[in-house]
Amino acid sequence: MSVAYISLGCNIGDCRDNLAAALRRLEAQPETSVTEVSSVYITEPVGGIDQPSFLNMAAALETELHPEELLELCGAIEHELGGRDGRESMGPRTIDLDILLYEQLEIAAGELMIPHPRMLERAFVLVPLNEIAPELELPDGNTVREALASCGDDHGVEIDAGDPELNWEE
Ligand code: PH2
Ligand code: MG
Ligand code: MG
Repeated sequence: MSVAYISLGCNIGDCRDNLAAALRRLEAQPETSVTEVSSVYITEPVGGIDQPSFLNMAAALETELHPEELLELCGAIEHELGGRDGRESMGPRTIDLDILLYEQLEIAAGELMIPHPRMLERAFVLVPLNEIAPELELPDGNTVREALASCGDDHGVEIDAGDPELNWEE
């Protein structure tokens, strides 16, 4: 059994529903369980495209799937839930599931990039991840807490104060 961390994001449609549906689909796999989820965060879009703000969160998984199988599963769930609007890689989407970390593995094989290549620059990834795993060590030796501190600021990332907890389990 391996531990993996993912980032979830949405900025089209009913995002709380989409995030919950994605978590339920992960949990429904016999080889995978969702062991921890962060609060829901409202985040300003990053990447220079004019688009609605996102809901982002992070989750911990225990899985028997190998990294490439987990990537495939995440892609299948994105597809089922509507995926991306248009073709811009940074553009709006109904659900985005990104593998951040898989144990201490470092993989760069086409689509499969672990740790996620942009996670250290992204407060919308690190703030939710820090909520559930501040002492987790990254392959570079830093903890998530240290990575968040050196990322600079957490500008544009706010906990959804009205309703921070996502009720995703049926
Ligand atoms: N995802 C992107 C591009 N920009 N900005 C925020 N705030 N949250 C995201 O999840 C996000 C983004 C491409 O995956
Ligand atoms: Mg992404
Ligand atoms: Mg993605």
